[in-house]
Amino acid sequence: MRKLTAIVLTAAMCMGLAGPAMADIKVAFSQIGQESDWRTANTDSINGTIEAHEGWELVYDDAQQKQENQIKALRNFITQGVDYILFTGVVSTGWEEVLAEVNEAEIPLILVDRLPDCIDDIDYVAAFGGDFVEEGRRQVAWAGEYLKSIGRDSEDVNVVIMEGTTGASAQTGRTEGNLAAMEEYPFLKLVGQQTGNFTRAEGQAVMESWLKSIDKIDVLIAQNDDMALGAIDAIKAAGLVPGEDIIIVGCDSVKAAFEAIVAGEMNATIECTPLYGPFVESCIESLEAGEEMSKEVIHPEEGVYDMDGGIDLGTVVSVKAADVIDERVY
Ligand code: GYE
Repeated sequence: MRKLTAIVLTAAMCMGLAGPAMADIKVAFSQIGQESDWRTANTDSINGTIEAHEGWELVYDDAQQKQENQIKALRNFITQGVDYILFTGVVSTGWEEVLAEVNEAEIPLILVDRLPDCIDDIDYVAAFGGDFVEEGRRQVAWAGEYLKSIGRDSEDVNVVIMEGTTGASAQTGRTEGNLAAMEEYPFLKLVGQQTGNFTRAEGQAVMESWLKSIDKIDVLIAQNDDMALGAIDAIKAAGLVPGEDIIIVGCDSVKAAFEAIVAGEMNATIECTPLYGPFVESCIESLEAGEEMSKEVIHPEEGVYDMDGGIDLGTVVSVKAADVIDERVY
């Protein structure tokens, strides 16, 4: 009898130790902030996937666009002893030290979205992100090819480039792609280049000031859709017709941009997917199963959407936004 009690007690203790608390995997996510529709969709996708996964616990931090907040959050994750860290950096520099600390703590690091410059000097288990240089190239190539298709390549076309948060890889990459593509279309003349910080409010303010200081603007390249949508408000307020007087090319392909395109107020948007939840989920599942992931950065396949479709950008042909708007969930 005494023996049986001992066995039952030992079993209960083991169950207690190996019960749900121990089985839980803590997945921590250091998010940049909430600057855009893209970011909201990204947070919802990642957090929603982790929260819905049995046995996984989400530890989330919103850094409100501040690098120092992200550094604090990462150190906090280390102290808490989380099992995985998902990281996207508000800017691309200045992460060596804290990511080395993550490595020392031997917490598997998964890079998502904006990748740090020190990527080759740190240890990470997987990396997912948009091809920002290609997205920037597509933006300008869309404008160039579209203008050619309507015979406007024989005139000087004035272009303004509204950039994202300075120093973010999404800004440096898209700017590199924007400027490289400008060389391919000599009729495009750069007349303005400024950051709108990836927000609707700053997009509106920057456009307002450009409309006052620049005589003629023919094309707006906005490095995200939120800034394009803010600029549309400024263009309307100035008595001009967005999408006609000024051709507008955004980036991200959020639903609000599709709606603006269908309404004729915006011309095109280059896709950059925020839906990383499923990528992260299958990555962690594979790692838990003992598999190794490739170090190669995985770029999801992305499209280009516009008013009529059929603009050939070499690597992709645009699709008419009206045909796919109903499928867009964010
Ligand atoms: O394009 C923009 C967001 O890093 C790809 O950040 C992301 C960018 C996205 O604020 O809307």
